[in-house]
Amino acid sequence: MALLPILCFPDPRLHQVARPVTQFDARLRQLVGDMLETMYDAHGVGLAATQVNVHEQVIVIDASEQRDQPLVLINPQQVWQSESRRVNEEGCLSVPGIYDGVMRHDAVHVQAQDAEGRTHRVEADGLLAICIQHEMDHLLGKVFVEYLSPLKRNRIKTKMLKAQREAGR
Ligand code: K1U
Ligand code: ZN
Repeated sequence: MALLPILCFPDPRLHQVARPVTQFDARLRQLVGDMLETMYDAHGVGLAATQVNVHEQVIVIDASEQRDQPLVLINPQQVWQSESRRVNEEGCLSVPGIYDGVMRHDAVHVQAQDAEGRTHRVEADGLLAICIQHEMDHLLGKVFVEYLSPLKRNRIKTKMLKAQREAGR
């Protein structure tokens, strides 16, 4: 397994749309393992392949308290969402140190494949539902700061670019 570098906003590669996975092979299992290791190392609840510059529909999540329930969603499709929505505080490993409110459905159902290609249905609420919606946005090339006002988004962009310059990136 290996730790993968995480792209940081405003990297334009975060806006690429991910393509469906067609080969359920050793390369995919390696990617999933590396993404899980990267997510746990960064203390994230989830990670989308887009964030590690792989533009395929792969998401890993662990929303459990014990951090022992990894979930792998490949080619996810949202098949149901609750009518009720609310604003939740979100963060993102690609926008370190920034947290703000985003409106999300309270519950969602998704159909997705696992690393072996088997299809599963996941019925999610709470943190898991928020995280699934956040990660599925990544696969569409959308970062949570795009839900914020242009003023806030530009301030965040300036702050991130300054931090990246100072870190010599
Ligand atoms: O996609 C990512 O960058 C991971 C992201 C997923 C996420 C979880 C929960 C709410 C929004 C987004 C994170 O893991 S953010 C870091 C985090 O641990 C966290 C932030 C806010 C609320 C709960 C957890
Ligand atoms: Zn994110």
